[in-house]
Amino acid sequence: MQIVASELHRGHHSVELDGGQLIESWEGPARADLIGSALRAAGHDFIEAQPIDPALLGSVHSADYLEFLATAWARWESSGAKGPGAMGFTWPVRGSHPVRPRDIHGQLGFHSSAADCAVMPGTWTAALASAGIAATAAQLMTRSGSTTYGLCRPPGHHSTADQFGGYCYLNNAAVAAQTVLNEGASRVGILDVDYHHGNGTQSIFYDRSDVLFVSLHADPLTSFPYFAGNADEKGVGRGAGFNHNLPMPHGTNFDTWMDALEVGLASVESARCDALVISLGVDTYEHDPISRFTLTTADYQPMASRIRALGLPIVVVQEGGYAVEAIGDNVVSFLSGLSG
Ligand code: OKP
Ligand code: ZN
Repeated sequence: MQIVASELHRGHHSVELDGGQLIESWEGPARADLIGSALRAAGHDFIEAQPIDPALLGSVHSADYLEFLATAWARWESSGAKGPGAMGFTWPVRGSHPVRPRDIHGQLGFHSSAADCAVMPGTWTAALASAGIAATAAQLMTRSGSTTYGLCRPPGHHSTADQFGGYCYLNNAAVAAQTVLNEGASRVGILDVDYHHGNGTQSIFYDRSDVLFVSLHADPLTSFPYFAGNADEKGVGRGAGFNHNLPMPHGTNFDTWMDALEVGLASVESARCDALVISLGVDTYEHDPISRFTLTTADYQPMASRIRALGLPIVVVQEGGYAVEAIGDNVVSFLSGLSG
């Protein structure tokens, strides 16, 4: 299987607000390095990502947001702020209709949904490279007809058109889906198997029928991102019926998870998708330090085999997974199930 990767992720390691303290984020460079070495050991071929096309990025994210992300670190520094990362401290109030503020501190609140990550000096470069990985992997898949994997870091599925949060800055899965559409597909399915609901991906495509979003995740009543991911969120307008959430409780095991997968795959089949983007989070793993499902390393192989049986061309983009000691084995297990 073709693996698309980049070294440029390494300049990004955010701080995050955790238990009221700023800590070095769970989402760090070791994650991608360990996945990369496990994939090399398993004999996969690596391809360097192409730079992302700005027009493609602009079809997924707002121009204001992209300009903000590109300049936030420099503006933060020149504002005299002393913190290790650029973070907001106030967010739009429920029910308000905020005008975009002009200064960096107001814009940090306007353009973020969570205080679990910040804009660091290397964030923009890393996020651009990650989105470039997704686009390259998607293009390679459409042109070769075979499955590809994008070793994306930072992850993307919590990023909306104009907000970062949940360790995500640019929405890699959305970039991959849009790439497949641009290459000629009529409808693309996104299957998000990360432990956390892909609220950013959902919101980007919520009113569109050319992208079906199906997500299996921890119930937002008790898990991040809290404010999206409920079963009654089904899309609006032309997108009505093209958003399918399957929330599950803490402690969910593989059998229950696979039952939900059957329901989700039935949606993919009835929507007649031409291709599938998988948002692969391996934070459903039993020993994940920030998640509460109980899947094992061995479970990822039959999970992927079942998805492969749909017979669709697949591009995988990496999302979460924080048990670094097992992250490589978990991804290798999943990809072995996709290869048959
Ligand atoms: C990103 B992905 C508090 C924890 C906040 C939320 C989880 C982000 C997960 N410090 N982190 O979906 O794996
Ligand atoms: Zn996650």
